[in-house]
Amino acid sequence: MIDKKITSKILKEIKLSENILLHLHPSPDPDSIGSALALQEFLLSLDKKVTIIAGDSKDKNHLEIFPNVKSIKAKNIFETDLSKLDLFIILDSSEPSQISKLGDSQKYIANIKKIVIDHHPTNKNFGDLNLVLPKHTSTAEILFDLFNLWKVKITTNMAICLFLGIYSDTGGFSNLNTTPQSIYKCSILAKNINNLPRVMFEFRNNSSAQELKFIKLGLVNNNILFNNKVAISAITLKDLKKNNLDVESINKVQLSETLRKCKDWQITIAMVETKSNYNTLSMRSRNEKYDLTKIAKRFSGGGHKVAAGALIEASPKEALKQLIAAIHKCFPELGEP
Ligand SMILES: [Mn+2]
Repeated sequence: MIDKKITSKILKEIKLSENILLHLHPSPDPDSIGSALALQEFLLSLDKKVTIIAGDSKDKNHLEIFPNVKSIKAKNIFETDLSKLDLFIILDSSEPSQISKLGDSQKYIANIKKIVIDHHPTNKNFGDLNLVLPKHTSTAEILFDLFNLWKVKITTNMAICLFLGIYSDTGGFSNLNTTPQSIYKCSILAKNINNLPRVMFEFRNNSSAQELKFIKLGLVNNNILFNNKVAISAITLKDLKKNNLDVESINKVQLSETLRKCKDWQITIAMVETKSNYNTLSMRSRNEKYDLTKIAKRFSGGGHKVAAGALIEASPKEALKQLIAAIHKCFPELGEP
């Protein structure tokens, strides 16, 4: 159950505010984008001034399907003047580094009023008000409940945004976090979407040629370890350059999830050197018993048991070594690397 004291405090703060900021987290996923756009639509209906900033990522690949996506400003938090804003509603972000990794975002947002709404169990509760519900599949699902509680009329645009957020964070209702309630909520949203099959078709089949080229590179660079139970695809900046791939056009999540299609590989990881000696990890596991938050915690990351992200600052070779050692330590039952 949602704590009604917090939700009414959140609504009160919103009503007291004039200028409200929303953001997308680095490498924004459909939950980040859909939640921000759906909340914006609600805030606009209350005559608030709303700014959504795109944050660190310039990548717009999977954005086109979202209604009003053009309203998102191509700015990061450090390019945003917070002095004219009353409230920052921080969605789908477990800690300040999910606002920006380009500087000390915690310090930069210290003086603005903050509401955190999130479903990551690793959330650091860094807002003035925090609504963190780890049993919800997605931030979009939390917003669905809030809108319901506040008797907000769900428009077609809001329905598409929330549907895609829930659908995507549940891996199309196939991730282990999927609940009957999340599917039920989507069925209610579906009633507000005219051409759902078309929306879903475009959403599921929208890879760029660059993304597929990156998947090919990932499969070529795949290391199969721990008795065929772990797959780590390690890609360096050099590999990317050699293949004319730029960091903004690749999709690490798509790679780790493509690897997870293999029924043998219990843990799959895409490790990509996105800046020199800066290796970002997208991790997936097929089973909750391989709890990836254990690995994420060792490498300043976060996320969920079966889907997590992290960062290793070292040469790619050294990073791979550290990663294998961490897997060995966290899951001794996998045996030797
Ligand atoms: Mn999410």
